[in-house]
Amino acid sequence: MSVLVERDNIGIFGKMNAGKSSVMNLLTQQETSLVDAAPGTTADTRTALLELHGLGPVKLFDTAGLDERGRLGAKKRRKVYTDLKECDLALLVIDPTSSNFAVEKKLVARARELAKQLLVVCNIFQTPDRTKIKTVGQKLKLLRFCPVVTVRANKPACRAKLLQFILAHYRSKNDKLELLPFLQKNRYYALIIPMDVETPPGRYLRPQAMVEEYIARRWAYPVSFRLDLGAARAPAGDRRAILEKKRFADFLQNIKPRAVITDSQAMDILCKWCPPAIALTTFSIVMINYFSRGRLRKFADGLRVLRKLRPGDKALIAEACNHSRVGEDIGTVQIPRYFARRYPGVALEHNFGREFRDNKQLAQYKLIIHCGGCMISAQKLQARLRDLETTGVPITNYGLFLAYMQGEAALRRVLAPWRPRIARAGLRSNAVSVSARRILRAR
Ligand SMILES: Nc1nc2c(ncn2[C@@H]2O[C@H](COP(=O)(O)OP(=O)(O)OP(=O)(O)O)[C@@H](O)[C@H]2O)c(=O)[nH]1
Ligand code: SF4
Ligand SMILES: [Mg+2]
Repeated sequence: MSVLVERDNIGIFGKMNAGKSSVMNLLTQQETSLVDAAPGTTADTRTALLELHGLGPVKLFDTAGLDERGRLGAKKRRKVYTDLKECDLALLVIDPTSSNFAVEKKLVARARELAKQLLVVCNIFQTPDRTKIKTVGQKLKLLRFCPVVTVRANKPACRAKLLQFILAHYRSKNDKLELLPFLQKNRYYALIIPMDVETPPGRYLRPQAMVEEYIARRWAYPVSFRLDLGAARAPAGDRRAILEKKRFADFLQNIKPRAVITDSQAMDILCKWCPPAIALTTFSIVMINYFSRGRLRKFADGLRVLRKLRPGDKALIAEACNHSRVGEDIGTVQIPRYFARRYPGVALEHNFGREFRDNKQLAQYKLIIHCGGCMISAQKLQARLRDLETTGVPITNYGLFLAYMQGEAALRRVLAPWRPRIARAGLRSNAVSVSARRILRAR
């Protein structure tokens, strides 16, 4: 499967036994979720990837019931509301014979706050009772302007009706975003990949695989260079460093790349070895721009906080996956080393994996330093950004931070290829003050 598939997230929400899992199975046309008369059957969110005709690739979320009581019920609810943040479309499954819609009301209000699209699925268990369906709008006023469909979730014949309803009302806002907006056909692009003890055997890391596939799909030429970082960082005059530098210079001479995209941990070398006439950026920056839907500027702005950090402040290093952390790991070794030198006394904490700190916890940090985020969906990353906006905590990114540690010129350089895009977004340039066009035209 292509690593570049973008999906719309559709969440199925409602009370216990409303028929959420039945709706899930109706859409997937198989027993994806367990269906049972026992309330609370779905405990943790169940997801399914599928292609919906007319809509394209989607990810479905079958969630737990909103009305379960007790401690477990509260835990499930927290998870449901976290899922809602990631959804592009919320399907609210309602049993129209229900007399109390208090929990649905809360979900609708939250969905509105988050600007989520909402559609109502009235699940008919018995002979349709039209009077009851009509009264739903009166009992749950927030739903007055929300499109409603009636189905029998356990009847496969209802699938077409439900699908048509979704297609008729849902407008995907997931605009296609170019991974490398500066890419040109029939040009070479150099990918700098220093393989170390953290490199998994037999495959590229996701950012490398995504960039390579993207370049090839657009009729340009990706060429990888395995940089020996140990040799490159050997003391000046050391034979190993001289040979590695020459090997790199020969490589550039041979392929004459339009741009170099490097592992961000090699920025200390690349900012010196890569001639200024060649555009330079990092995988981490490519990823964060893509998964944040083009909000690179926000991450560049976050760097301004670094100057204001004081001993006793806290910063959070966030990685969206749980890869094995050995050797010169960026999050646990390299960034903390820079902090110890440049920002002594600032306490660093880590958030690894798909779950993120809640807003109360986030509020204690002066800055978040986030990896490229390639192992979570764009929707999940945007949910993180929304939480940070709510709490007023700035965020930057590994690639930008590691470039900045090499000086402002290195930072300007890695941002330069993105500048036209940032300018188009109507944002005033500050950190980003070198014209990418100038660099690219100079080639
Ligand atoms: N007659 C009838 N029964 C249905 C229909 N939809 C669901 N059911 C039944 O209602 C019960 C609950 O359905 P689920 O799909 O498991 O409901 P749920 O909302 O996922 O429930 P939880 O996971 O417990 O929150 C099951 O016994 C289903 O067979 C329907 O349209 N008609
Ligand atoms: S999620 Fe982050 S740390 Fe994990 S591979 Fe992607 S960019 Fe690297
Ligand atoms: Mg269920």
